[in-house]
Parts: sequence; C-alpha cells; structure tokens
Amino acid sequence: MTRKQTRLYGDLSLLFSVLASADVDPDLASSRDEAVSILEDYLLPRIKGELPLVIALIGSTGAGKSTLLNSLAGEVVSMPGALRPTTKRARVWSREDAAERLARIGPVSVSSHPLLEELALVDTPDLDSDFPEHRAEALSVVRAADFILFITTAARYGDQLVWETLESLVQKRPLAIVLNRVPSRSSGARNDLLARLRKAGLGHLEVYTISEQRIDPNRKRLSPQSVQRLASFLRDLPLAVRRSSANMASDRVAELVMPVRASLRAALQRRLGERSSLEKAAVELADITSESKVTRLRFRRPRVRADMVDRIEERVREALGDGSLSELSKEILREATPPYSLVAQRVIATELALRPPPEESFLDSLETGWQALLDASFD
Ligand SMILES: Nc1nc2c(ncn2[C@@H]2O[C@H](COP(=O)(O)OP(=O)(O)OP(=O)(O)O)[C@@H](O)[C@H]2O)c(=O)[nH]1
Ligand SMILES: [Mg+2]
Repeated sequence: MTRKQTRLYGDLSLLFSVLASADVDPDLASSRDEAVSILEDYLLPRIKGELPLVIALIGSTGAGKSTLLNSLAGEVVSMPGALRPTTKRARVWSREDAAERLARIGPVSVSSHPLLEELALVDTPDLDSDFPEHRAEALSVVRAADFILFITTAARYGDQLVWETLESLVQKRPLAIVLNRVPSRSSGARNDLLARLRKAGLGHLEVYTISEQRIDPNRKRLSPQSVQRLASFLRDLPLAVRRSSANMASDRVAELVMPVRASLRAALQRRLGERSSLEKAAVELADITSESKVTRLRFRRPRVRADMVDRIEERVREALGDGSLSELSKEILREATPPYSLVAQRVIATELALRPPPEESFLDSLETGWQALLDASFD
C-alpha cells in the first residue's frame, strides 16, 4: 500500500468500527448495516490489495444464472436445476491466489481459466422466490462486487420486479444486462427491451442476447459459441470500471452515513448536556440537603421528610429534561431515610452511571472517517 492508501485504510477502518459499535436509532439501523457491509466487504479489502474484478450474476429464479456461469467456465461450477429456486448460496469462481480473500462471499471453485486472470464471477441465489433470504444473500454479493451482470429472460423481462431491481442496482454498481433464452432473432424481444430501457433512462446499458437452445442434461451448459461475445465483453472490461464501482460504493456509504452521523452527533450532545445538568443539580442538592442540626431536627417530622424527597426528585427530573427518572432512583427515593444529603448523592450517582460519558474519541473517529470518505477518490 502507498502512504495515501495506508492512511485511507486506517481512516475508513475507524469509520467502520465506530459505525459497527454505535447504538443507532432503530429506523437508521438498516442504513448503518448497509454502510458497514460495503466498508467491510468492498472498500476496505480493495484498498488493502489488488483483487480481481468481482462480477455478480444477479436475477430471478430460473433466469439461467448458474447455467450461464457454467457455460462461461466450460465446467459445472454451480449446479443448475429444474426446481425453483435452485441456488441457495453464492458460489465464487476464481483463480487460486484470490480464492482465500473471496471466500467471505461464498464457497470458491478455483480454476486457471484465462477469463479469471483479471476477473472472478459469482453465481447468486434468486431475487424473487419465496425465500427472502435468497434475495438478501444476492444483495450482499452486490455489496462485495465491482460489476453486475443482470440476467433476465425473453419470458420475464417485462416483470415489474425486473425494472424495480434494475433501477436500484444501477445506482449501486456498473451493470450490463443479459437477455437470456430468446426464442429467435425475429422475436423482437431484444428491440423491445432496448426501447424500454431508453424510456426508463437506462439506454446506456449494454445488452447481451443469448438464444434459447437445447441443453444437454449431462453437460448442463450452453454451447461455447453462444457465450463467446459475453466472455470477450467481460475480459475487456476496462479498468475504469473498477474506479467507477469504487467511487459508486463510497458515494453510497456517504449517503447512508450522513443521517446516521447526524443522529449520533445529536445523541452525544444530548448525553453531554444531561451529564452537565446532573452535575449542576448535584451541587445544588448538596446545599439543599446539607444536614445542619436544625434541619436534622426538622426532618424528623414526616411531612418535612416527604418535602425533602419531593425536592430531590423534582430537581433531578428537571436536570434530566425529559423527566425520565430511572426505576432505581425511584426506589431509592421511596425508601429514603435521613441523612438526605446521602439520598441525593445516591440518586445523582445512579443517574450519572446510567448515562456513561461519551468517549470523545468516538466523535473524533467518526469525523476522521467521514472526512476521509468525502475526500477519497479511487483511481
Ligand atoms: N432449454 C433451455 N433451458 C435452459 C436454458 N438456460 C437455462 N435453462 C434451464 O432452466 C433451468 C434453470 O436454470 P438455472 O441455471 O438453474 O437458473 P438460475 O437462474 O440459476 O435459477 P436459481 O438458481 O433458482 O436462481 C435449468 O433447468 C436449466 O437447464 C436455455 O437456454 N435453454
Ligand atoms: Mg442458480
């Protein structure tokens, strides 16, 4: 790693650990989780060292993803099947020296196929069967990938899910489409798909058409000629793709982290504010409850006792802003006996203990990582 990369790696690791350990609002948890996963599975591994360009095969069940991977590989890497869905886990096809680092995506089949000099391909489970965990697994592969091959078929390219998914995926990574199982050149499916893509503002996407063919049940793959053009496209994917996927990934992390950062900063400020008003209340209560001989005499009377407990409670509630006295403090107050200075001290100590001081380093790390993310340019 160059010095610049080492520094970026360090700063983004900080951002990763702060985000991973932070207590965030439930409505921000999914943004936080996605950001953590892109940092961990995509950005950090790529800054650390060269990885092949990871290509994810994504699409509906039965679109022919596994068959296509086997056809590109010239061997059975991922078992296709007539049952829907078939693939349950991501399956990586990679050269041997990258296998260990790609194993976190899924089981790896290694090969010395020439296509793998610069690439690794990943077959994924479907997006649309009634196994939601399949879709989650496919989307987690997207987070770890540089490029998406979106596979659809002549029979299914009009599905709503295809368009919804395409629109969301093009924001995440560079992408090309494979229109699979086209019955004949004259079917018009390719032209129709191209027209719809233009209408959806996606006219820039490459579309590879593969015609429907008989599949030998023993070989489980298409003829080598039918995937030749796709194979050369993949082999020639320019290095610029790597740069744009890294920039897209870091933009996405920034977009996800922005509201999380705002909420964490606000929470930490709130926590600091609560602590300082509790400390102020402690000083005032020390005055109010100081046990002079006179007060000790007066507090023997039950009415005065109740007054004193009320005053402690009232002052602590006021310091807490939202008035949410802890159950523990309420119990201490219920059972309070003189000396009341001690009661006040215990209540304040209890509330302070429930609001541990924010570590300054936490905010600092968040800011350092955030700045590094905004300044990062991957080239
Ligand atoms: N006749 C014919 N069958 C195909 C073609 N492509 C795929 N199939 C068959 O369609 C079925 C589904 O193919 P798969 O490759 O398993 O599809 P998949 O996208 O991996 O499906 P999931 O793993 O469920 O997501 C298998 O039985 C394949 O043999 C094709 O071009 N022609
Ligand atoms: Mg499959």
